[in-house]
Amino acid sequence: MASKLLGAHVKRKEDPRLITGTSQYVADIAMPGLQHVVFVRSPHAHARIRGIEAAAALRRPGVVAVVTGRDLMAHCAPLPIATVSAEGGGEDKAGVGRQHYPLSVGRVRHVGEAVAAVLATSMEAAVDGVADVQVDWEPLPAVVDPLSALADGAPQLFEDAPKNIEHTQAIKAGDPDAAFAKAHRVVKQRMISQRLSGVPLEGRAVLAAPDPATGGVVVWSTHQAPHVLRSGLAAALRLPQNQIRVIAPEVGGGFGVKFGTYPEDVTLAALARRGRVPLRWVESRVEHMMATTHGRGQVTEMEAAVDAQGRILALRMHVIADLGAYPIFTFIPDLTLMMGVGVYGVENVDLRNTCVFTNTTSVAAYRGAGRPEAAYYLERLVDCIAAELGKPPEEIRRKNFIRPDAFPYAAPTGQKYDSGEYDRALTRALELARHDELRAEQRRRVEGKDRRLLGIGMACYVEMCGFGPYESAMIRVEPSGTVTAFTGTSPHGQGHETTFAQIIADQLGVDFDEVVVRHGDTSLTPMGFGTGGSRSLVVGGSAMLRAADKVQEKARRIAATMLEAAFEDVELNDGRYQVKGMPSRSLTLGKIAERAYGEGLPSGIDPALEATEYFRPPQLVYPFGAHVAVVEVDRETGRVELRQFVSVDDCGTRISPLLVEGQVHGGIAQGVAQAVLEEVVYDSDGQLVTGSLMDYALPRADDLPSFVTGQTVTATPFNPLGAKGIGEAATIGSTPAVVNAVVDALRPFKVRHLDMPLRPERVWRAMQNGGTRAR
Ligand code: MCN
Repeated sequence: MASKLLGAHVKRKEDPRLITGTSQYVADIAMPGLQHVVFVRSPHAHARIRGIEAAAALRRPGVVAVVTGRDLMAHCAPLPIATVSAEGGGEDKAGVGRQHYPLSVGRVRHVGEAVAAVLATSMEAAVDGVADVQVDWEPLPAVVDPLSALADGAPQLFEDAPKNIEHTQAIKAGDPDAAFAKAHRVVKQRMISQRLSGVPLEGRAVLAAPDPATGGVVVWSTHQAPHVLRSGLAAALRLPQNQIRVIAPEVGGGFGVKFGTYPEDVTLAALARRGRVPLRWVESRVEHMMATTHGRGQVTEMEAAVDAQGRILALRMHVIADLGAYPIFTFIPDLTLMMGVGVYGVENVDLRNTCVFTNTTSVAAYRGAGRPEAAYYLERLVDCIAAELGKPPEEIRRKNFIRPDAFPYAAPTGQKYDSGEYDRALTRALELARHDELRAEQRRRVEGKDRRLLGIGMACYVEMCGFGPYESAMIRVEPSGTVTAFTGTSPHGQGHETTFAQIIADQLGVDFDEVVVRHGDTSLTPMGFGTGGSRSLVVGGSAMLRAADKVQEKARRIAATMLEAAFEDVELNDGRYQVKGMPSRSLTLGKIAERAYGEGLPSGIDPALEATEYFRPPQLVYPFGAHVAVVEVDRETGRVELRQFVSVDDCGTRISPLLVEGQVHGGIAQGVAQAVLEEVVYDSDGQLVTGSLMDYALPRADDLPSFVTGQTVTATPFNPLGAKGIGEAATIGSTPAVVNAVVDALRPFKVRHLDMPLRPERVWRAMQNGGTRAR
């Protein structure tokens, strides 16, 4: 019997197969005649390819072919830069000079760029074959950091991008110059949101096989958006879309980096089709660090004009964003500007960005994509304002919050915030953290010259999510009354099978266990834009709800004929379709399905019980929250220990509270890791210093305390579920909360700001310098 499942704590449908290892990832797929592909990659950040010599590799037993960029050119088009816009559609504004072939021809622009592919009968033979390929390189001067890339005389990545500028963007509103002129004080800070790597458990992987049915190709790819990849492959291979089938089987995480059309996807699809042979490439972790897109990578000047009470009269922001060499997305630094006022009612703004090519791995989406950067800058700046004015940080926040009665709120950044109650979230978070007691303990420790300093940091955030342009759902009641649903989203850890089954079970009166949700196959699912930007429930879940409503309506119509009642008198009640007020005259969905697919339907009703719906969101939605971090900093070593973490997140109506909780936990872990651990580092020649997990510091369980997670619920009016996204939210609030906490702990040393990651050495040096030279 179906129960009320929306909002219920149900266990994830996905977990039994995941925890018993019975799932199938791309690397698990067996196929007769499969050949293995390994790539020859550039050891230089910038170089010309004078020639590629493959004879030695071809002599190796098992090596079948060595394919260079020139060989591949005839079989595919060059890849455009920025193939996907924020709305999911094609952007493709790149000039010809900025396109590159999947196996680069003539020139490379970052370490790890693929220039040839070795095909072999085993992975081992392919790896050995790669070592045998001789590339005649002519190294060129490289430019690695975006500020140097902007300087006169810097090496140029693309002839049609002077000063290496890919694009600039500006948002100006009100009269910021006048506000700065009359300000009581101008508070400035330069900040860095350092480059990060996504590091999902499963790296990227592609298997491509010729499709005899269509003459095209089937591509299994660990990807967040199979339909988007299909469009990209169709363009690159110059094939009709219906000759390409993309399947994303089990996907072991993505965090934003499994998006777009990667060179490896195109290379394998083109070569499998050309050679009529199935090919697989499985990324190594070292390849992941240098050839899978990175995230963040911004340097920002922030400036606030404030009055004597701490009200922010105007904001200036200039973001210099590192895009790397071949960005898949270029709009992410624009999202930073769009969230430039955060939760504050600032009317005068002058926000700009300069997006710059460098000889590094491309920078694209990483959990939060542009919004964590904005929240970090703003929430750090608010703490700087509080410190300069000698006021508590919560007081400055409360003075500046957008008031609850101001919603819907038209922000000067052009965003239309749907609903919010920011002070409620902050108040709840401070209560949960026992803020007053913590402040008393902090004072005691300073007075007692305790070795471990206590720091309390808070951050408030709002983010934009639920990107369109639309999402799809198809629901089919099978003749037996069980339900199969198809979604255009493509989860990679989020648990959509569970949430969507909850929606369907309630709307159709079917048992949760009798619902199967399918995804990740372009030949089965309706067109969709995949999973990213915390859009899946808001957009895909709304499509699912609509499709379920449509099926329910038809089921009621059929039930009415079977129960000899008027359609208006039939309702779904506790899992049964019944005549209102007469529980004895009722039917199960199974009985109705039997009729829908069998004999006896009246002439006015078509057979079958299924519906396909697309939901186009009228606008974005804006989840928000407040986080509090409590840290202990060792005066002797500079080591930061996160003692307590409280989050209060508001994602409107929660459909699967357990899954939301999981998303919050994962988000906090990633946000904390940016604050204290993770950083992709290049040396000045563009060599990747953090090229493996020996050098790139991921968080471990013992780096994190148990989190305290609270919530407020402010529904959005802009989708039928009242839901907002949660997939990225906690990543956004946690980073500034932790940095604010560490800087708060270091107040006795007059430290004003520290750049992330807050490694012990950096913190220790700041204490030695008395804060004067703190970075
Ligand atoms: N949910 C809910 N009620 C809400 C909001 C969401 O029950 N009000 C549920 C959803 O049904 C879904 C989950 O919470 O199961 C997250 O939903 P949503 O906020 O819609 O986000 P998406 O599903 O679109 O996921 C994308 C988001 C992003 S952008 C990144 S990056 C990310 C993330 O989710 N990467 C992840 N979470 C991840 N989780 C895992 N395990 N692995 C990743 O790579």
